Amino acid sequence: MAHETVTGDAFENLLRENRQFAPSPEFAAAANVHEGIYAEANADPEAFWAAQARERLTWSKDFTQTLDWSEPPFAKWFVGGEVNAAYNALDRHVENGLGDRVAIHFEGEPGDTETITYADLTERVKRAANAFESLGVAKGDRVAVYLPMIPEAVVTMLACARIGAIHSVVFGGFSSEALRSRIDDAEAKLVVTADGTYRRGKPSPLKPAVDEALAEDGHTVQHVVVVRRNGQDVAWTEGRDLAWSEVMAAASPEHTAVGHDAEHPLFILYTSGTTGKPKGILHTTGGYLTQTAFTHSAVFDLKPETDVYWCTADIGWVTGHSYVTYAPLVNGATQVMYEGTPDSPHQGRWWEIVQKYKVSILYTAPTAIRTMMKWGSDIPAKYDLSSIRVLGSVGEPINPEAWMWYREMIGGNGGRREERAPIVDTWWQTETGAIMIAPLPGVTATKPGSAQVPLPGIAVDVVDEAGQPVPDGHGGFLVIRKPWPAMLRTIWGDPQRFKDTYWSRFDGMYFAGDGAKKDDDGDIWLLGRVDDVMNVSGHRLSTTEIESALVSHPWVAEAAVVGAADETTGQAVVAFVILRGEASIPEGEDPAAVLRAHVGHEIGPIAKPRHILVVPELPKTRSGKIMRRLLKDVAEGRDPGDATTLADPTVMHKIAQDLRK
Ligand code: 6R9
Repeated sequence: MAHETVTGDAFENLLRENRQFAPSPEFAAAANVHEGIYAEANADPEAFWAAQARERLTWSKDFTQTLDWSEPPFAKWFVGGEVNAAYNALDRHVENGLGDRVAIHFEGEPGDTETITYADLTERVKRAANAFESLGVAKGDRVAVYLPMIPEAVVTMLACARIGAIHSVVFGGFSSEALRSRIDDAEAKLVVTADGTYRRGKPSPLKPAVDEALAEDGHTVQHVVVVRRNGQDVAWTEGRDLAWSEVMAAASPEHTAVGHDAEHPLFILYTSGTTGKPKGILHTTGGYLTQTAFTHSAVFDLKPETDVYWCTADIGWVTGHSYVTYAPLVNGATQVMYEGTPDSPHQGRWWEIVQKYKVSILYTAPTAIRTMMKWGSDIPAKYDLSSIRVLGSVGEPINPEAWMWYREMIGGNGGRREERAPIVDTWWQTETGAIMIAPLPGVTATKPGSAQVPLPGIAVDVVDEAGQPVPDGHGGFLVIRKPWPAMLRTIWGDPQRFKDTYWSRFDGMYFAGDGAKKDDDGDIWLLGRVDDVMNVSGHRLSTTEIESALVSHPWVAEAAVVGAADETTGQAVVAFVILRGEASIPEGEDPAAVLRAHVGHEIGPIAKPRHILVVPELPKTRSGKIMRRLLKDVAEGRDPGDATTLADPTVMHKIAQDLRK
């Protein structure tokens, strides 16, 4: 794995950022957690997590051992315990008299709405659990979920969890190819999808991608359950395809949840790694639920009786799993779920939703904040955002300008309100399952641009190449020193890759793949990936995966992909390709446009390179490695500088010349 330098000019500027915002005394006094929690948790992390597990979850059988770390890096948390995720998210709230509390305020893109109480949601999940069982889905079976942001997505995930089936949600923006490879890797028995959704006022299809994915034989799928959402006509395979409405109507609304082992797999979620093939990150039940529920309460200061929480993430990403489906419901929260794009039918849609539902906790991504900044402050200023009291950020480092705008315009109700809502910048990963580094809103004096402090009971450090902790004021690699409850347990079907990817770089430590720096106060600043993973709008994309997609096209001889800094999306995909000499490109055809579409088809629209540059050669070292650093310089408009380690030092010159043409 190539490690690039982890500091640059932009980061040096960032580290000169020295503003700090202490919590107000009123907020601090009423906060869910206080300063003392760090000392308590860090004195005995296992005891702390055991207490959290028992306090936040209802176990059908208590655990006998908190952590079994006898075979590192394979952890077992809450050994011997039994717990049902769906029971914890649903039934117990109804049993506790909270059946009438709103679980989900659903807002469809076209403006249709649905108010779903805990009692409603429980009944829907029970029906879905029965329905899936009647289709032959049993404990341990895998179910692929390819759905838009509609309540049925949450229902499907929880119904799987209820019966012990393992869901594998595939983001609706991924292509049929990507869907098929994920179905095959997990050997999914059932696919749950929808006819489609809406995107900027227009119907946007999903089902055709499922049909395409399953067109070729050799897959394991027996049934496809199809939710009617946008009413578009879809092809129907008799015997295989079933209408959601019919299957649910036929299913009984009675279903008793049984406890599953704490280490029973809950879900697989595929994420990009440094090599081409996506990794199926496996999460299990007890530890995952404990840490997601704890962090959701402590980091967002959730008051389930009064707060209205809104996480804008799609369920296709881990944020949608942990902080839409699981933690908020386990904590009995009322949340908003929005189907569509932020600019449909107008650029104030999000703020209109905040005003309408009196959203008090908003959790979103820097790329969205920067986009809204670009659209103009006058847009949020038109709405009453006075209900907001906590703001969250996730997915990539948030630059101080965007942080300040978020604070003033959103957290300060367009600057009209004296008190600003605290911002919690939360660092975590698909692999960590739950938030790992974040300020606590009633405790930490926040710093724009820094995620700052490891959570209570979490052992994060920044180390140098040799694995030694760096002193304050220095940068290095972010590691996690001790197992944590929501950690991934393995890579589906590939335990060796799990070891190699995360546990081999530094002895006995989990290597996250991120660069980081400790400031003079010991606070942590994330500096982006140090491996071949790009971060585009908070979505992880692998350079290798896009390169493989490009070279799978008959015109392409070789390809190199880099992530270039981008003001709005954090990074943008830039591809350099060498065309085959014998490629017969039809007259009038633009190879760049054809190849962009090809990547979209192979992986999905999010992976389409912003720019494709056709070049005569690629810069390579004498050992044949493509020097992406140099390409990145070109892509970001810098002089590539030192190219002396290249096998052919004139290559960069040729590329530069070519680009000027
Ligand atoms: C939750 C999620 C993980 C990668 C991670 C890092 C980046 C996420 C961040 C952040 C700086 C933050 N990242 N949150 N970087 N500050 N607050 O995003 O999971 O999709 O797996 O991405 O995202 O580089 O390694 P995932």
